[in-house]
Amino acid sequence: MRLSLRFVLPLLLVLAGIAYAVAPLVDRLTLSWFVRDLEIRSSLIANTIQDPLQEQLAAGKKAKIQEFFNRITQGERLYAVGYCASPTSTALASRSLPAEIRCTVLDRWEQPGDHLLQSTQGPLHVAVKPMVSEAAPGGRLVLVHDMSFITRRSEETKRYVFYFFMALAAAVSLITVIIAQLSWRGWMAGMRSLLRGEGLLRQPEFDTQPDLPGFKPIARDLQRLVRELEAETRTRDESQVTWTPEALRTILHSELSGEDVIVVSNREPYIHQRRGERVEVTRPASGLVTALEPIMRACSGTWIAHGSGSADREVVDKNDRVGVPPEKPAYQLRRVWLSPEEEAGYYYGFANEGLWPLCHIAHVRPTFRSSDWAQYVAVNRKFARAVVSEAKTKDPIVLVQDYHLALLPKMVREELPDATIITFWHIPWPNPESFAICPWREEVLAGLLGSSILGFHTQFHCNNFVDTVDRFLEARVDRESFNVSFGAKLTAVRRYPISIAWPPEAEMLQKSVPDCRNAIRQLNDLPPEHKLGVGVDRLDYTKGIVERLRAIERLLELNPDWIGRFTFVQIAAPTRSGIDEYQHHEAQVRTMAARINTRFARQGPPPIVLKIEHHEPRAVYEYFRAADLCFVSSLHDGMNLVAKEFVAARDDERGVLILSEFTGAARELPEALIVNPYDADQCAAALHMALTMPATEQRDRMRLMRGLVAEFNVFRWAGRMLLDAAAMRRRDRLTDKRDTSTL
Ligand code: ADQ
Repeated sequence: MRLSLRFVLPLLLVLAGIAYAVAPLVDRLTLSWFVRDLEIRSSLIANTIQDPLQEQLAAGKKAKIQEFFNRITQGERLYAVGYCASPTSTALASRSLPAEIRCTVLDRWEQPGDHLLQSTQGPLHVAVKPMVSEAAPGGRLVLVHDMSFITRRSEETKRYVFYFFMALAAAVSLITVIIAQLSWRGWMAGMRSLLRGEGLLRQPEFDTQPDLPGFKPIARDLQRLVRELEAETRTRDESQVTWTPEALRTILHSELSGEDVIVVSNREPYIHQRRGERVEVTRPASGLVTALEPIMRACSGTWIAHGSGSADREVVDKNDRVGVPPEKPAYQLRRVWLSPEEEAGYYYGFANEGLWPLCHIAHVRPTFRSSDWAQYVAVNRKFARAVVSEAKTKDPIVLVQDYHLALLPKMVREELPDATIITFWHIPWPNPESFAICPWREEVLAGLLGSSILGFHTQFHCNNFVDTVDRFLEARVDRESFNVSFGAKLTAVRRYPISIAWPPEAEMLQKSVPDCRNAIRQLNDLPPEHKLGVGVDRLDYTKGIVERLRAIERLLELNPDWIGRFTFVQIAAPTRSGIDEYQHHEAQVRTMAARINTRFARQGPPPIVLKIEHHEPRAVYEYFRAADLCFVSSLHDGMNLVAKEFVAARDDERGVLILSEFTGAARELPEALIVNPYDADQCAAALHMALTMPATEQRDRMRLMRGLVAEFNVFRWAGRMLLDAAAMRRRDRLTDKRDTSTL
């Protein structure tokens, strides 16, 4: 209403101004019309009375003439009549002739134009007409009309003009306000629904409106604008948040308070192993666990995972649940049991012999067996059932982890249509041509598209996924919003680069860097000033350990000075050792390390120390802090958390990171020495550069990398995904409310 007034008031003022300016014009115009009218009327009267008057004059009947004049001036308008035989004579006139009008001054009114006389009786019109006769050749007739009626009419006209403009203003204002209100309301409703994102969700409707030219592009532009604004707001908000577990907990509390959060992954965060009489608890060497553990601690929920430890069944309750972390339980771990056949087909078979090499393109051929696929489907269903049974509400938030559970999102969606399912794909997504070789590609894609949000580490992987969907499914892919619509369900494909907890746990940094350097050198029989490189990986062929060893060999070939002065410790956690390819890989690494050590075993410590065993995170950090360089040479890696852990470990701002360009991390850490692991010469040069890099340069590079990892930490990764999920839920609820209110 206030907006309408703001519009109507100026309109009224403008129209009043116009009325004010127009009234005198109208006044002048009507006056000139009336004067012209009186002129004509005077001529008419003069003509009419000419003959009787001539007769009377000829008869010399002055009294009769005056009586005649008095009679004809009794009407309303003709005020007075007079006759002057000559300019010097006395006028024969009606009683009403004003004293100002005398025969001597008639010339004044004879001229065309000026016929007005402002007398004491009011405004008068004076017309002088010749009345020629033989007796009086200079005779003139004076006709005086009353003009007060013109003043009255002029006032009336002015009033009418004013009323007319006011009525016009009122009509224009009313129509304008009605139209403005209607279109404003519609526009506001449209904007509001766009801002709520309903426009995005209902986007297909735009395509069903071909009769409105220009509507679709405008709607799309508005959507883009809203998205940009959302992104801008998000960036602004994020930049104001320091992402810590507390910040995450606070945000989740305000955004997702009371929500039911379930994590599903193949790998469990805690494994109970029987060691004789004792039950030992270990944390597996997995980037995924490293990333999700702090989140589960922040928002206590349920983590569903495969119970793989030898004592796992002994510690769970009747519902297969156990509180973890064991020292101070913060959330529930629900274990899913798999038979050896299920594990072989689902985990070793389809997931790790099929999808893993398929997605990494590390020149190991994927193997696809229909028996593995059958187990993969069955185990995904088993996990999906566990999710449904653990759900406390009909719309839980389910965080699905990784390529082992690609079918689970669709299966859960079938049982819990209102669930918000966030799936994170921790490994790369290949291009459509590479993915095409999977015999069940459509099923895998459809399974993943059961998710509300599907996350990858990099935009490159998001692009690959969307391209793959576009190629193989009858789905609608919106490349602007990165939303995929499949089977009437929308999946947002988003980039969430994973990271590590920041700051690292205090116990990781407890031992000083000099102490770590001394301890590790002593442990490995290395002299105090001996240069040390470190590699920490699962013993996986995608990690490029063979290429790494080849680069070290090349360094020693090209710079023999380093022989006996530099040792590279490779810490490699055994992994998937049931798979031939991994056994072969381990053998290859061992043989190669031995060969290089033999080749350069001239004097001093060996160039390569292989430690093929699991290490506790604290031990890994001790190596990171003791080393002069860390070498990450993955042939393809979704992100690679080792690179970020090394950076986090170096609070002394020393040490050099050599990082493969084929890791997601390389996009975030350009201050590392970025290398192509297939190029042994380039890697050898990077090793030499790292070993000789001045302390100031090390500090400058390390500072920048630490700044990035601190800011883009794992709490932000989780926070962003969960905040997006929360926003999506709010939108869905609004849509539901709207839908039910229109029923
Ligand atoms: P991973 O392939 O397991 O993860 P990565 O990201 O490097 O690879 O994480 C490995 C984790 O295991 C690190 O926390 C590391 O410290 C730990 N680790 C490695 N070797 C170890 C050892 N010998 N002893 C103890 N701990 C060891 C997958 C994807 C990655 C992605 C992560 C997270 O392949 O690309 O970064 O998930 O999404």
